[in-house]
Amino acid sequence: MTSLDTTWQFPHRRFNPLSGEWVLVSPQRTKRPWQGQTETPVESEQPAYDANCYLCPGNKRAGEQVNPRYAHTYVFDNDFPALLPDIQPRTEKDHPLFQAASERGLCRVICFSPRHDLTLAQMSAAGIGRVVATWIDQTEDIRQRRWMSYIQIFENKGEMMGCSNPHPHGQIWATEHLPREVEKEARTQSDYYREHGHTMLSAVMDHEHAQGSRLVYHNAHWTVLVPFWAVWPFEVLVVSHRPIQWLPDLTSSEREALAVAISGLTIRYDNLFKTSFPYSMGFHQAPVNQGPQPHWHLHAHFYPPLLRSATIKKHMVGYEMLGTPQRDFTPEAAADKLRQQSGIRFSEEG
Ligand code: H2U
Ligand code: ZN
Repeated sequence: MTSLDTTWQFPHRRFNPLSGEWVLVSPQRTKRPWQGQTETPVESEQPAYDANCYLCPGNKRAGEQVNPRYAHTYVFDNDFPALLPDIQPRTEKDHPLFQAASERGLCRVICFSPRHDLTLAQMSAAGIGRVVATWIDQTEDIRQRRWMSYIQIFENKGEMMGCSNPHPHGQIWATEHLPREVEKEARTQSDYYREHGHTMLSAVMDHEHAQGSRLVYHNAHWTVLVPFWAVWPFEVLVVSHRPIQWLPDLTSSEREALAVAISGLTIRYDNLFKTSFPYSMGFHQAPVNQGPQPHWHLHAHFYPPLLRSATIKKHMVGYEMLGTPQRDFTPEAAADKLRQQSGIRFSEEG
């Protein structure tokens, strides 16, 4: 049931139970002629250290700040933060059509390692394990502020995604209110849990393991799959097997397995178009300082823009901005392509 891979070669809608929204799938459209953008690939070799990089160890950042000679990961408060922790609360509700409210928060930058040239796909599992440990430490630190509601950990990778610096790094934006996507997932997951007594993503994973056509990678503690409702061409969901809520709840073997899963996924991504694969990724852990939330199931989303080569990306424009997001080839076809990739990065292969 719900394989839909070969038989549904006609336009159809698929439901995303996490966001509560529909997606349009048009599998018959993959043969249309293409006269759009074809950028030339930029497979730029990076040096291990770049004297002009504001993230490299020992270098100067904006505002006279100097990075320490860090050896593993390094976290600092963003010098150009989108959110501030110490603003006065203020709301404007006099007119229901013109409401506003102040938003407290903080923004941090996480350097994944001192190496300017190593993306997650090129780091060892042990190195990625230190990044996982840093995400956990940061969650523990930030949630101590009682006014915090959400800690959004993410990575914006590649120039195509608007990332300003090739030195591998991620960010944290934490806020006093729930961000929009999290608000949706809190509602859908809690409605599902109330009705069924188990998490939505446990049921999704059971089904996907039985069905198989959308699985990309799995180990003892994590499953990587292309969701049935994926919008981005090679979008994946990374789901913890145990329905836990927060990164700090991971056992040491789950932390190790997460690092291995991230390595396995990012290597396959790079191999797909023989390029450093751009994406936006981030963890959706439960809101903080709001008590137990057994309905929430820890997961990460990866949203890569590439469609057919190292340079041809999907644009979310036109109908998708005004109507509904749409994709051409099916999520099953995407999972199949990713599954076929080697677990060794192309640059390492002889
Ligand atoms: P992205 O390239 O992923 O957008 O992030 C880089 C971040 O680093 C960006 O948010 C910050 C920018 O504000 N930054 C500093 O905090 N200090 C600097 O000296 C330069 C950039
Ligand atoms: Zn650097």
